[in-house]
Amino acid sequence: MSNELLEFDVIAEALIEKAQKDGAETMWDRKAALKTQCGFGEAGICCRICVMGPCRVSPSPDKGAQRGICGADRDTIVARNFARMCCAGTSAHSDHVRDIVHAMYHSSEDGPFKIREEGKLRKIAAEWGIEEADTKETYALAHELAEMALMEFGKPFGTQNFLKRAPESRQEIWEKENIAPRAIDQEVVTLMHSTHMGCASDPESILRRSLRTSMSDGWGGSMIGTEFSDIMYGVPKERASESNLGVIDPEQVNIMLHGHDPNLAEMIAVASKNPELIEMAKEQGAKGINVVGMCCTGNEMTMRHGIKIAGNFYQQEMAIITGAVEVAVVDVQCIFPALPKLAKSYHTRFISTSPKAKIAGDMYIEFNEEDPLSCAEEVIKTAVMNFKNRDASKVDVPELKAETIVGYSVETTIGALDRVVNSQTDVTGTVKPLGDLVWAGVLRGAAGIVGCNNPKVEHDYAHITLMKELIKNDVICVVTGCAAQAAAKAGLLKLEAKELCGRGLKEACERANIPPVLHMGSCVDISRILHLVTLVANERGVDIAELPVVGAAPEYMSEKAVAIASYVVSSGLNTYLGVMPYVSGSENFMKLMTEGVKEWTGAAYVFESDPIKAAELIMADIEDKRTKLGI
Ligand code: CUV
Ligand code: SF4
Repeated sequence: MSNELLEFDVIAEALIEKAQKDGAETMWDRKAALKTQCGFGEAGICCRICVMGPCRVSPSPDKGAQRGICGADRDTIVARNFARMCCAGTSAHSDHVRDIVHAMYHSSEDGPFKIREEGKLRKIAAEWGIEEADTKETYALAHELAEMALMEFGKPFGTQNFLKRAPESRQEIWEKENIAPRAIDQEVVTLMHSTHMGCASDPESILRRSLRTSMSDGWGGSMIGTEFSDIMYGVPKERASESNLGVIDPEQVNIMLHGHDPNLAEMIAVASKNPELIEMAKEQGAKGINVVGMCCTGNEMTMRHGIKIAGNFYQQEMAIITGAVEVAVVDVQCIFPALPKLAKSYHTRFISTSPKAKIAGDMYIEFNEEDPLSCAEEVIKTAVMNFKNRDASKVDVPELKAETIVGYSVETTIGALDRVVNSQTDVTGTVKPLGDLVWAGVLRGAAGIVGCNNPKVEHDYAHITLMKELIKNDVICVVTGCAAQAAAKAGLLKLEAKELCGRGLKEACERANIPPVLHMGSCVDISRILHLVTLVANERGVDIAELPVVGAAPEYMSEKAVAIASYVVSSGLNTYLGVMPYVSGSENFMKLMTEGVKEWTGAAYVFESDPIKAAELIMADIEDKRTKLGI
């Protein structure tokens, strides 16, 4: 397995070399061209919130400018910059979720958006207090629930509905510390206001408000996104898939789906099965139509359809460099603006589809929720008709791909856990077996490992190293986002990976017939992790902060990840970040993040770039939690 990882790095090198030969530019060329990145920006002490600036203050209290023109000091400047990252991250997740809810609002028996999981629809509707949730007509109920969800973005009173899932102790903490999130849009707007020139300057207050805004993502937008996508597109189930660039098939028309919103991806999946379009592909000399996923849209599609994963964040350019991608179609988030230009070095057509993320440089076919299939069909036709334009001399698809098992929604995970109990005598359908395994010490604990790639660290190395260290120590890993795809490529999402585990985890994997690293989906699906952890806490009658569970984002880069870290800390889980956010310029703010916040939420941010050291810290953390629980 470790060989695969090594070979995989060889692929990266080979493709970067190919890019040079093809005259194509990659992120590494651009990183080199930037030379040294800005030290003030990196430390978070450059303020350009008003036009008297930009003001860059000194990181040192002993020399240089101590304050911006308005008098803001480094603590205020760092805090405000951090807060605005939380705002943007929360906005990205939640606004993409708003589109999912809109799709559900437009769902109908005979339209393209349907309700596939009526049981889940009724369950969530009842959870949210809709009357007669078990008897109302399906689509009437779906529309009512969608309208209620839209109110979660803008309701004038009250807090997020899903907070009630959490243990009471946690809900009390959120109330007491004033971090229970109200309407999502309100939380973002009010924090943007707070961080406007001449508003909040108290770093503690700004951090607290950042947590509350981020909470409206984790327990609001993201959780709605996960649950509603399941209702419309199906609850993910265990299924086999494959991952890495080798899933691109030179004999077929290849369509690379990249972005986040399942609405577009689902429609492309449907349209790609249209026999007329497949026939058209054959007429063009291809064997068929091959849809492959990249980043979170790839996660959504592999979880629900087994669509193969071409790669994670840092491979988006490499997929095009293979020369065998007919169309790269994208919606929102994590898409390099470099792609259209890169595509021009090959025959690839780049198509953006979202008015929120119109990307200049090639095609734009707008995705419209009222007529979603026409966009999807046009994308596929474009790909099919582009097949003949391929330059055979530029096609070079690396052969490597790994087998992968995906699909561990909360429901599916609980189903898998039932395999470890005696169905005649024990309760089934709950997280009790998981709690039992942890309490018995068979599993020492669990880690949610999530987030992106970042060229500041060797791609996938931190993800894989951390996961391997933890499973070796009997810590089960649940993964999402690009971390999940790193695990997939390294062969950690297959049953055989149990050989890399400690004795306890290995035994648990054998009994439940699961891999030691569980793919739980996309970034918004971190809400699945929150939900699972919450169920365990409730089942054991403890607070989330008492559980031997941690969060980690070893290679993150996005503002979304900053919001995620903040809601995970707010939920009571220590969160290990492998890349420094832009806060090192304020010792006081760093102290608040790594210590102060512990007093409010029972958890903190931990900064550690070395994954081996991070694993050691996590093990000590987990063992400490166990001791305190007396287990
Ligand atoms: Ni939403 S946010 S690079 S695709 S995990 Fe991947 Fe995940 Fe980060 Fe983006
Ligand atoms: Fe400078 Fe203050 Fe304006 Fe920031 S808000 S740019 S520190 S004057």
